[in-house]
Amino acid sequence: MELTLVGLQHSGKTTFVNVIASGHFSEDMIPTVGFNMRKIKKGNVNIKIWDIGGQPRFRSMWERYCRGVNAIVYMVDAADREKVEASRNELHNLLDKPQLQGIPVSKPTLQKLNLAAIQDREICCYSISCKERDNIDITLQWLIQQSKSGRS
Ligand SMILES: Nc1nc2c(ncn2[C@@H]2O[C@H](COP(=O)(O)OP(=O)(O)OP(=O)(O)O)[C@@H](O)[C@H]2O)c(=O)[nH]1
Ligand SMILES: [Mg+2]
Repeated sequence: MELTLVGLQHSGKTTFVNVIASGHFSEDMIPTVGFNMRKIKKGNVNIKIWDIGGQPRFRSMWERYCRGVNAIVYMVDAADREKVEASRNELHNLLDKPQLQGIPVSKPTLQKLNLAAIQDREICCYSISCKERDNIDITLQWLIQQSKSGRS
């Protein structure tokens, strides 16, 4: 299956990929320039992950990398209150793109993101900590479920 990770810069996307790929958490991360592609295997599922840079100059790439994937992971740093509004705006911009219609989305729970407005797709919200490994496995399980939902 294929997943794409998007969200503002410094929200923890590459950290999430590292944690699910190797269990490794680091405080000391380098911002993603452009994108990284990783392939991982969970049980008997092969997952190709597109991890896209979140800095403003890379956001115009998000849509292209989200097209046709089984699920989009929209990462939000719940501790960074000042950026929640910008994050919500980028999320809704992305999901308004006709090409991305219906693709399931996994992201953290935050009322301020106005998720009630999203009704045209599966959406699931998990509050995760890559540092403490909270809710990582349950998030992955949900994502893997989306590989069975018709797209490939
Ligand atoms: N405490 C804590 N810190 C985290 C967690 N996840 C990520 N971080 C920290 O957040 C910082 C940014 O993480 P990255 O994974 O590089 O963020 P990114 O979203 O890939 O950033 P860009 O590539 O610039 O878009 C790093 O210092 C991480 O250690 C978490 O669950 N808990
Ligand atoms: Mg990154």
